[in-house]
Amino acid sequence: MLEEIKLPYQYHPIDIDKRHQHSDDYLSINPNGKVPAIIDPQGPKGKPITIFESGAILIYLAGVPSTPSSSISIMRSISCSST
Ligand SMILES: N[C@@H](CCC(=O)N[C@@H](CS)C(=O)NCC(=O)O)C(=O)O
Repeated sequence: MLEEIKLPYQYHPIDIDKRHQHSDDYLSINPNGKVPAIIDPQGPKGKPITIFESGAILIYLAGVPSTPSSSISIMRSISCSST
């Protein structure tokens, strides 16, 4: 989705076969120990925010000010992921 809406991002691979999703570092990002998760360093009021759960990530991305024209694409993905 980040590619589709052309938001720049840095990818941090999590090897679930090696259980990296249960490392202390990753659990501090997503306490559920699941991927995906994102950190927006420029979140609300310019402060970093961490978001996990695919649907929550998509809803958050739909509200990012620089991507209003892509909101319908994001909403389509949310709808698709919830069926
Ligand atoms: N409800 C979560 C599910 C995420 C999920 O199940 N991710 C899998 C990979 S597709 C995972 O992290 N599995 C590793 C584990 O359960 O330890 C979401 O929508 O983000």
